[in-house]
Amino acid sequence: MKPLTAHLNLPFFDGVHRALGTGLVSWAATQQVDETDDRTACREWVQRLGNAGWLRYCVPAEFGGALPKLDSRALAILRETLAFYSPLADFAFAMQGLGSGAITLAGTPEQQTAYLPHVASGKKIAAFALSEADAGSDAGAMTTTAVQTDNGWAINGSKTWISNGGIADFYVTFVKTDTNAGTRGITPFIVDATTSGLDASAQIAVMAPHPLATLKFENCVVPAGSQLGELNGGFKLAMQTLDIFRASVAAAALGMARRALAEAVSYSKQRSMFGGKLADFQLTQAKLGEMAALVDAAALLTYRAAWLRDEGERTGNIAKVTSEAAMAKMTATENAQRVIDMALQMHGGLGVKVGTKVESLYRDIRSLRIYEGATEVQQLIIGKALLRT
Ligand code: COS
Repeated sequence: MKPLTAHLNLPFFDGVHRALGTGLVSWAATQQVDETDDRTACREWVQRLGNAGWLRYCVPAEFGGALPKLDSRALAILRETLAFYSPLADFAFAMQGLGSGAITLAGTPEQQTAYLPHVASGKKIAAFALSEADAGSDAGAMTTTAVQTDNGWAINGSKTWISNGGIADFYVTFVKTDTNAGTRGITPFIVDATTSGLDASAQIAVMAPHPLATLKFENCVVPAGSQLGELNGGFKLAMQTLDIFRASVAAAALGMARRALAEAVSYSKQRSMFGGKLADFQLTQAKLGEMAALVDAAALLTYRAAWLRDEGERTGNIAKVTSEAAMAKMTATENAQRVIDMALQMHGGLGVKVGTKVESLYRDIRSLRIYEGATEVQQLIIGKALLRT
């Protein structure tokens, strides 16, 4: 199989990224985890990723991270490579970053010291709790509330589709602190999993390995010190966190698409058909050509979004990359679904046989077109931004 490092020579990347990509491929290619039980496997991946030092890319150097600041290109390389080998390993990695992203962006030094080093080592599992049953794409419509009490804040309500629900050590939970202010009335709190009044036991089974749960908050009192960022400033913080991680979802989709393409190339060369090999037919060559172009188009949009964000950080001129991240997420996830479907079709009956790599990829990719902003939300973000110019 072609090594996953050729694209690292593109000018988006520098020496740090090339070294990271090469080292990671060597490591990831040797890891075998039994993923029959996704919760056990996810814990195992967090532990391995932590022990090997890869989770250090989820937090800044000051708190045990590998690089001075969150680096979008490093996150992209990590997710793309991990997803190529194991989408669940990618998920375990990504959630440490997404779950702690708001602490990195807006936490007090005390909050950062209490959580980020443990996220980087894999000792604490992180989760990001934004969605509710009636507030998915319309995140501002959430109804879970926090009311100030003598002891801190009392949270009541429910969150759902929460990745790492039930296995996380803490949940960065976005709630309404002013119910009359729409998106300007939301504040996140760091809720430790052991907090009384939080029930994370309602697991949700989905089509591909991915620990998910619904969280119930019943008079769940958190201390005042668990408030993250400014009171009522949480919606923007959630969007800023998603600006970073949406481009990394694109990278994960890219890794899965690259894997499907690699499987298709390899299978077409060895599958005998009509006195030749599957690869001898122009129909096969045309499909492979289309798949490769879809992969490269996704790659360029993904690396552009990551590079733009890193450049903004480097120059101190944090340009908004919301549209570019949205384009990358939308294109890479949609293209990956098409590439994986074509690869599956090329495998014939084997493509739908449980245990074949393209069969699991077909299930793995589907949720990426929905979570962290569905394709339709990304279209909306890009369209709205165009109309503002
Ligand atoms: N960075 C900083 N601020 C942002 C922002 C961003 N990327 N995106 C929006 N904002 C700000 C806006 O500037 C606006 O600020 P003001 O109140 O000062 O005007 C505020 O946030 C509200 O923005 P907007 O009016 O665009 O909000 P909408 O309610 O229309 O929602 C979408 C916009 C649909 C884009 C948003 O709700 C969204 O991203 N939904 C998907 C949520 C999601 O990804 N869920 C999955 C959770 S993780 S699995």
